[in-house]
This record gives sequence, structure tokens and C-alpha cells, in this order.
Amino acid sequence: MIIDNYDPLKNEMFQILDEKGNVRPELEPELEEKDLVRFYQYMLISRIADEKAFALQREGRMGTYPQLKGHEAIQIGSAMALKEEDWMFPVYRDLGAMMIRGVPLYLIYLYWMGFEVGSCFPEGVKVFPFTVPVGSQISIGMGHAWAAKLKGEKRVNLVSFGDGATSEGDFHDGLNFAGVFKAPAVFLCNNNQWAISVPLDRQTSSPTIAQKALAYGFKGIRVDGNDILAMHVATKEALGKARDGGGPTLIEAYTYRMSDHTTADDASRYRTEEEVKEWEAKDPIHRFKIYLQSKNIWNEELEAEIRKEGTEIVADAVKRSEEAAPPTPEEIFKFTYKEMTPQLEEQLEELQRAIDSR
Ligand SMILES: Cc1ncc(C[n+]2csc(CCOP(=O)(O)OP(=O)(O)O)c2C)c(N)n1
Ligand SMILES: [Mg+2]
Repeated sequence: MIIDNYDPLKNEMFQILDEKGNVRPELEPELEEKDLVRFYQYMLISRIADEKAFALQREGRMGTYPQLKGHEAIQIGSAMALKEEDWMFPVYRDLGAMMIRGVPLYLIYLYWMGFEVGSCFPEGVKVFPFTVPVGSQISIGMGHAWAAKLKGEKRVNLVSFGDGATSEGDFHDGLNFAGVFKAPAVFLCNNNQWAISVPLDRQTSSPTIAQKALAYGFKGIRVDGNDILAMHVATKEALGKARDGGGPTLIEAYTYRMSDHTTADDASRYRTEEEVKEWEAKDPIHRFKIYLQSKNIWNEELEAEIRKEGTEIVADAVKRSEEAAPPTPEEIFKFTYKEMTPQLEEQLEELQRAIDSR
């Protein structure tokens, strides 16, 4: 296995495509042209969708929104390694990965517009609703994976979270249980080196996040998160291992948050322009475009076609989200649990009385 060749304790990082788009031929995966095009297509469409969400927020048409810029290779490379039966437990920044897994973009937009219904994914979409409480999806994703093992179902869970989430109890609970029960889960840490204004060196004193897996008794690997080929290969291997009963893997996808934390943040108050510039040169989309060019797959026509498609998908999602019926206050109560608890019912009645008496 390729992932066994990288030692997290030695700070080694798995990379196939370097910053300049050069490929390491001995590691280059054999992928069909249509898959390579899809990688590029969805990285670009994610970015277009992301930029639109940012613009909508600035125009007062969306609430606070967390941009994914810089995370495209992690999201598309890993989500495209999943099989039909697998599940994804996303983090709030995972717009691109969720789209690949069949979540309609207009629902993601609705969520950020404050509509609870944005979390109701269509039947058959194997994506857990994303949540904002940091790390809360990790132990739930582990439990859902363990259930697959107990029920003899051959599916694997991809559980995605940020570097900041590794300081939450849920991270340790989830990974410890996963190691003990050999749960079929792949833990994907999006290490973008910042948790709002807290830098990585205030989050952990471990040289890598990948090495934390060793303490739970399984493999961890640091992967270049701006290299879609490496992300895809590593995730596919880890998923395959879990599917075959080999237990979990922790993938630390090393990247950088190119945007502010959310539209409510101003990162210039706590990090330098030089640092951002340095990472702009490592842009995952640009790097992959050079690779596709070298294989005579990328050309201006393809670029224009994808941009047109992306713009249309995004325009349609904006239209559908803005035409949706406005949310009602009841939704806050009704969407918390499958069935309302007596306490929630009481609170809802109280709210209704207050509304009626106005
Ligand atoms: C339990 C909890 N504590 C604090 C917050 C506030 N908060 C929102 S995002 C965030 C930082 C998360 O950083 P990280 O896990 O690295 O993910 P990133 O946003 O960088 O993708 C914090 C502290 C929260 N949402 N939930
Ligand atoms: Mg982070």
C-alpha cells in the first residue's frame, strides 16, 4: 500500500503533483480521461459556487458563509473515491464534496440563508447533514460506521473535519472507538492551518496531525491537500482498506484556508498578506490545469464549457433558493429531532401563543 510508505512521525507528505504541476511518474494513478475531466470540472464549479455565495452574502442575500477556496482538491479528490454505498459526514466547508455526492446546491445555499430545510437532503443521498458545532460529526460518523460492521453492511464512512476539531473531545472519542472496534471509517482532517484566528501551533504541539492516529492504533498519513491526485489515491486506498476489514485510517490533508474563516471574519487582522500570497502559488486548480495541459486534455474550449456549465448550475441554485417559501419559526423546533420531545412541543406552543397575541 502506498499509504504505508509515508511515516507521519517523520513529517513525510504524500504528493504526486508538485506546485508547478509536475507529476511523479512512478506514483501517477491510471485514471480515465473522463475522471480527470470531472476532477477539474467539479473543482472549478465548486469555486464558482463558492464565489457566488460570497457575493450573495455581501449583497445581503445570504447569511454568514464559510468559503472553501483552497480546499477544492481535498473535497473533490476524496469524495470521488467513495463508492455508491458509502456515506459522507461532512464539515460545513464541504460544499464541493457534497455536490459530488448528490446534494443539490440550492439546498446548501438555503442552509446558509437560514432555512432549516436546507439540511433535508433528497432520499438516497448518502450524506449526513452538515453541522457547525466543531467536531460533532466525528463520533456520530464513527458510530454509523461501526453499525455497518455490526450489521454486516459493506459500506465505509468518510468523516471530514478541520484541524481545530482535533482539540475537541469528539475527535478523541471517535478515533479511539474506531481503533478499538476497527470501524470502517476514514477520518479526513482538513488541516488548513487555522481555526478562525487560532494558528495550528496553538492547536497542537504534535508535528503532524496524522501521527495522532498512532495513539489510537491505526495508520495516519499526511497528504498534500492541494494535489487532487494524491488526495484521490490516498482516500481510495484508505476506503478500500476499511472496506476489506482493515479498520480506519486518518488522512491529514495539508492545505491552507485561502479565504477569511467566514464572511463574518477579517483574516488580515491576524495573518500576513505574504503568507496568503505564498499559498496562492500552490492553488489546487491551477496545478491540476497544468497537469491536464501536459496530457493534452485541457484547452480553452474545455475551460469555457465548464465555466458556462458552472455558471448555469449556480444561477439555477440561486433562483431555486431565492424562490423557496420563507422559513417559519416552527422549523427550529420541528427539525431538531425526528419527533419533537414534550419539551419542544411545549416551547412551540408557547411561541405560537406569543405570535397569536401580537
Ligand atoms: C463546539 C464549537 N466550538 C466553537 C465553535 C466556533 N467555531 C466555529 S468554526 C471554528 C473553528 C474551526 O476550525 P477548524 O476545525 O480548523 O475548521 P475550519 O473552519 O478551519 O475549516 C470555531 C472555533 C463552534 N462552532 N463549535
Ligand atoms: Mg482549520
